[in-house]
Amino acid sequence: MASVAGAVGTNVSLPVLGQTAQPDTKWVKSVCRFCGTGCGVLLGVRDGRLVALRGDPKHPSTRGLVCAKALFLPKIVQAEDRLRRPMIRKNGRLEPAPWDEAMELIASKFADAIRRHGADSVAYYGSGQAMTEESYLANRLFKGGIGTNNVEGNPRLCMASAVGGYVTTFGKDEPMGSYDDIDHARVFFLIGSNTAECHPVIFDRILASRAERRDVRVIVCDPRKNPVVSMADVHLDPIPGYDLPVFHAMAHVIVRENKVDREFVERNVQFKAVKDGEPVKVGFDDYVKFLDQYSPQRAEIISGVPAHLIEEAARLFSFGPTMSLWTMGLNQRITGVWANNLIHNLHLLTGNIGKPGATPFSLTGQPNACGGVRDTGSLCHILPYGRSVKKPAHRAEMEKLWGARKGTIRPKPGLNTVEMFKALGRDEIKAMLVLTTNPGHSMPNATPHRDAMGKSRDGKPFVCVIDAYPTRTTELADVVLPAAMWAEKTGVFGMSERRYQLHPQIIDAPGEARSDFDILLDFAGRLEKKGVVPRGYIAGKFRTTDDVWEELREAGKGTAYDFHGITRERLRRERGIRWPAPTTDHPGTSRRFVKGEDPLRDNGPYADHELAPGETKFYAAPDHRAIVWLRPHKPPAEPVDEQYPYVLSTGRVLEHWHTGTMTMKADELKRAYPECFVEIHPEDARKLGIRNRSKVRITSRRGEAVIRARVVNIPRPGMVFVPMHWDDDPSLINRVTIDAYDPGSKQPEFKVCAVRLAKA
Ligand SMILES: Nc1nc2c(c(=O)[nH]1)N[C@H]1C(S)=C(S)[C@@H](COP(=O)(O)OP(=O)(O)OC[C@H]3O[C@@H](n4cnc5c(=O)[nH]c(N)nc54)[C@H](O)[C@@H]3O)O[C@H]1N2
Ligand SMILES: Nc1nc2c(c(=O)[nH]1)N[C@H]1C(S)=C(S)[C@@H](COP(=O)(O)OP(=O)(O)OC[C@H]3O[C@@H](n4cnc5c(=O)[nH]c(N)nc54)[C@H](O)[C@@H]3O)O[C@H]1N2
Ligand code: SF4
Ligand SMILES: [Mo]
Repeated sequence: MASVAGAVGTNVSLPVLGQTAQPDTKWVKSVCRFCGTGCGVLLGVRDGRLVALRGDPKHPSTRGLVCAKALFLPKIVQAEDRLRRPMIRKNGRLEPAPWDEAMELIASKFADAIRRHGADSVAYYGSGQAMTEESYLANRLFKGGIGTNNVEGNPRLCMASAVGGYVTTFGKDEPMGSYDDIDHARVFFLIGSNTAECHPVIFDRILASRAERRDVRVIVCDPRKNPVVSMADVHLDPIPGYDLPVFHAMAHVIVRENKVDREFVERNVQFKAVKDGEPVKVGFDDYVKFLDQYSPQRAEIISGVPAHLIEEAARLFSFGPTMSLWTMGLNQRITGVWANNLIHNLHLLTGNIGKPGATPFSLTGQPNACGGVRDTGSLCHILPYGRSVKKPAHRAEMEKLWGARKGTIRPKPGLNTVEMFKALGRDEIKAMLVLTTNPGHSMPNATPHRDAMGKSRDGKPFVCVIDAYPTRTTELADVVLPAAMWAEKTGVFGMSERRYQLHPQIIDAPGEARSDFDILLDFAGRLEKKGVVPRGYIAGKFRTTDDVWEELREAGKGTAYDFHGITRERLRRERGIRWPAPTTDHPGTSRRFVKGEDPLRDNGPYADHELAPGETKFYAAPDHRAIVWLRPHKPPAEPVDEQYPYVLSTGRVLEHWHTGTMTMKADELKRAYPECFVEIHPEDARKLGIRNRSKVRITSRRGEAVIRARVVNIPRPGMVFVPMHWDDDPSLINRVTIDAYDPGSKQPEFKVCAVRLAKA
């Protein structure tokens, strides 16, 4: 087994694909469809087929780099087993059917449910991999047309805690910094992020930045020695789920050693705690007293991280400029939002924010979780561009823009992802549309949620799945629709650094596959005809995704996301633009909240000319002050005990993408890891009599998996790690994981549950 960590340069792509660019190969610019790094790519097209891919050296932030997954995209997209025809389940089996029959069936099932059981009996489950226009259209249809807030998607499993962190600390979602900061940071703090394998091109930029300047230091906080640890100056390895005290202890040291940026704190920060369920203002002194509980020594007892390493990390952190980068190791926890708050706390205390290289930067998992789902408000509690379903003014604004009947948007949030699948299991959701995601594989505690979808076989709840390949979800569906993907359709992706980029249609979809956008338009039209959505609410308003983009620009206008200046024409011409960009002549924003950089800061509704250029004001936060939260340590939902003495953590490897439906199509990627594996520390393996490559039974309170051992000194003792990519039943690790979720963000705790291990 081998892993190729890191990125490969522009020129490597063609030899890897074994292709030479023929003189008649046309190169078209696009964007990689995998991770949230958002790499700019050039696609080689010949005779209507994709023949090669390479990094675009002209891309301003990814600079010609791409990683292994991207290189195989042409092969993946043009794989033999693409879905080509709609299928309807008849007598228990999926059988090909004409589009009209399939669409009519879906529309009548939805219309029926809405009429008989009300709007909240239907649901949409979407994705951070759908195009912005697609997520927006689905959101518009369900919330403003049908009148239900049951709109969710896989970003709930992924980014919800990061959203919660940004919103509670700064008042609005999305990072304020950008990849530009990588070139200026002197300290990198990587927390629960396997950047080398999951955001390889960002990792490569960090390596390049470090190579250029000798004084760069790296702190890693991760219970595994994943590949990023190889460049760490300090490695903090907490017991999974127990790192909050480590962040507090870092703050403790920062206060104790007078490393607080007093002036910054006095001007820009307030302190809050939660008492009796309500947030209350407290003073700096209260915060200092709170931190007394979290001395490095006490943190060592709780987290297992040596106190002297915490002290060293705190000193490095305050040295700055510091850029923190984190992903699922923080977010996928029942304390995900709090953990995010605590990283922000460290930046606020030391004034490591708003200056070049100083920023708390949440890395986004999927290519369009930011632009497509977070920004367009396509989750059950929010509305486009920072609006909330709970606020009457926000509902009214969206109803007006959408041309919806007054009062259609419900004031109560819909069901969050886990609750939505539970409601499906109880037959409370009668019809569900699943698009660009594979929940039959990716949901935590998958067995009951799979059963809920599979019950559709008895004709109970009705489930329609739109995908490009057969999956562990399509096998459960009543109707499967074949989707056009990526280079087969046009749309916008918005990646980690607020950059909106267009990817154009370049080739035709196989067989009868249609774009999700086209399918959604068709679906909406049929619901209108059946009288459960007002006539003309969507039908006739949009022909192409370009048309939807015009409405999106209006929806963002005047908000803290203002991208009115990002026209379709600019997107075609430029290599993506970072919002805010309120006017067509605005070049886009590298650092938000900073005077002289953020246009909303200078001229918009948030203008405030008291500040000197370069100064920060958190205009979206209450009283324009970011909040340092006093968040106590809380153990994971399922701590280990005598019966289940090991911690199971799950995640990813470089070569594969989530449920493997795409990356498993390339033999070259498959060969890197021919089968699933469970990492076990040598000490634990010895105790259990488990040898390298022997099969291990992993059992939790919910289910079991049988997976081959990889005995390596990578996870902490007491912890095992399984990647999520394999879909065969003995390896499907989500039968073992837990669906407990963060009470704030509703994001499940994929990263921690208790298991028993035995030789199989
Ligand atoms: N190759 C590849 N790249 C991808 C993806 C993919 O499927 N494959 N998916 C994309 C998506 S959607 C996402 S969300 C990202 C995920 O990107 P990452 O979050 O970087 O990847 P993971 O492997 O899920 O988890 C990262 C790390 O969290 C650590 N961790 C576990 N528990 C804890 C804890 O309690 N505290 C701390 N501090 N760390 C902990 C794990 O040890 C692991 O090394 O990757 C994106 N990029
Ligand atoms: N155990 C464990 N489970 C996890 C995680 C973990 O760390 N551990 N991480 C969670 C996270 S962060 C995430 S983001 C989720 C991801 O979970 P999923 O979203 O379920 O996983 P993907 O494999 O990305 O699913 C995308 C699906 O869309 C299909 N597809 C691709 N392009 C198109 C298109 O254009 N249109 C349509 N209709 N379909 C298309 C693909 O074939 C694939 O089936 O997994 C979550 N589950
Ligand atoms: S780093 Fe992410 S966006 Fe870039 S090429 Fe790799 S998978 Fe694609
Ligand atoms: Mo994700």
